[in-house]
Amino acid sequence: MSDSAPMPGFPDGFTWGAATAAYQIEGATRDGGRGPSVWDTFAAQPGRIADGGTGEVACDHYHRYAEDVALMADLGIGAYRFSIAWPRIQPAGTGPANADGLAFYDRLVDELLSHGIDPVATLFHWDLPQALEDRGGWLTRDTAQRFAGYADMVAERLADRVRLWITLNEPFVHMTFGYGLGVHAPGRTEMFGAFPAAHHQLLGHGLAVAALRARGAAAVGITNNYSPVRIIGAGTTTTDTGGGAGATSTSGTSAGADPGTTSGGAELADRAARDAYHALHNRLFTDPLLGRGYPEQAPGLDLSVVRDGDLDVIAAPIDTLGVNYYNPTGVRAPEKGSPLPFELVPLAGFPRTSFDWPVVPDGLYDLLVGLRREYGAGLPPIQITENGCAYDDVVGPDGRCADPERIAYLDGHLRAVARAIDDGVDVRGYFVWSLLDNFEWAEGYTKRFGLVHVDYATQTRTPKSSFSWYRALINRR
Ligand code: IFM
Repeated sequence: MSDSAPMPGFPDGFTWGAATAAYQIEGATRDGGRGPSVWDTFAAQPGRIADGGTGEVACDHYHRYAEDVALMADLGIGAYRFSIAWPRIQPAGTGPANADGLAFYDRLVDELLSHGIDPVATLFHWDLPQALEDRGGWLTRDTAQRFAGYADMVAERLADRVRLWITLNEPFVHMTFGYGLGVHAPGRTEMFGAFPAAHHQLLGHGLAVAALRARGAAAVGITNNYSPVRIIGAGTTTTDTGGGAGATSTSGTSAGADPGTTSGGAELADRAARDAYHALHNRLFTDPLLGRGYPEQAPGLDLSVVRDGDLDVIAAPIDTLGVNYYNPTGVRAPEKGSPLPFELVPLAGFPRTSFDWPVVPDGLYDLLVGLRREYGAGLPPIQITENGCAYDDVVGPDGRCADPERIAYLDGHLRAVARAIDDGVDVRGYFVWSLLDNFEWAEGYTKRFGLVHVDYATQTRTPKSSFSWYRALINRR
C-alpha cells in the first residue's frame, strides 16, 4: 500500500523519466551489422544465466522502438534514458562507424523528440565489443582511449539532439561482477586485482567527457550505483553520520558520535569494516570524479596503473551526477583471517522484492543527504538515473497486470527524494528502472522490473497498474 498522505510537490522543471539499456531490451544482436559483445559470448556459455536466456531477442525493441516510444508518450515522461550498444557502432571495437548502427539511434532519437521526450543517452552499459575484450577489455588502458573515439563518433551524429549524455553506467558493478567475481560478462575472476577495470573505466569517462564537449554536447554526466552502508552488529539501531553517504549503524552509539572516544574494540572494527566497504562501493567511483583522488581505505587499491595526469582527466567537470539506488548494504567486522576487510550481512526486518532485495526508501534519503554532506558544494546536480524493483508480475485473465508492491516501492522512494530536496539536495530528475520488463543479466528473464509487462513469447506489452500510477503522478497539477 502506498502512503495515503498526498505526495509532496517537486520543483518546477523536475524531470520525470524511465530507463532501459541496449542489451537488456534491443534484441536483434545480428542485425544492422552489429558485432558480438561480451554479453553475447557470456550468455551463450552454459550455466551463466539463471534461465539460460540471452539478449538475442529480448524485448525486440530494435524493431519495435516506435511502439515503445508511443508507450512512453502515453506514460507522459519528459525524458527517456537508453544506452547505445558500442558493438552496433563499432562491430569489431575499432575502425569507422557502422552506418546502420548510427542510423538506428538516429531514428530512435528523432522518434523521441517527435513525441516531446528528451533523449538521455548512456554510452556504456556493460556491452563491450568482444574484440576489445579479447585485447584485455577494461583491464587495459587502450580500452579507455578507444572509448573516447567511440564517444566522438556517436556525438558527431547525435550531439545536436541528445539532452544529456551519461558516459558509463555503474562502473562499480561492471568492475566487481564482471572482472572481480565473474558473475557478469566478461566473467573474469580477478578479485581485488580488478582495480585496473575501475581506473580504465574512469579514465575512459574523462576522455569521453572531453570528446563529447568538443562535439558540443548539451550536458554530460556519469551514473554510479550507490549503497549506503549500515553496520549490523549487536545493540540498538541508531543512525551514525560518521560514515559518509548516509551510513547507518546498529552499533549502539549515538548519531555522529566520535568513534575514538565512545567505542569499544568490536565497535571500532565494525566501523572500519563499514568505512572499507563504503570506500570500495561508493567513494572509489566518486572521489576521483570530484577531484579527490582515490580513497585510501578502498581494499585492493594498486595505484601502479595510474599515470601522471590521469586524475586530472578523470576530474573533468561534469554537469550531472547520475545516482542509481536499489538498497543499502549491511556489514560488520570480518572473522579473523578473512581475506576481506568487511563481512556482508543481510538487512533483516524490511519487505523484500523478488530479487530478495530489502525495500528501504530511507536509504535513498540517507544516500542523498550523505552525498551532499560528503562532497558539499563540489557535488554536481543529481539525476536519479535508476530506481525500481522486481516482482513476479502476471497478466490476469482480465488482461490487467496489478503490481501494488511496485506502486508502494516507487511511492516510498519518491517521498524520500522529496524529503532530500526539501533538505537542500539538488535533485533534478527521477528515472524509473525500468520502462519494460527485460533481460536482467545473470538472472535472465526471471526478474521483472518494468512499468510495462512483456510477454516474451508474443512480445505483447501490457502496462501494469504502476504505469497508470506513475502517469497520474507525472500529470498531476
Ligand atoms: O537491470 C539493472 C541495470 O542494468 C543496472 N542497474 C540495476 C538494474 C537492476 O538490477
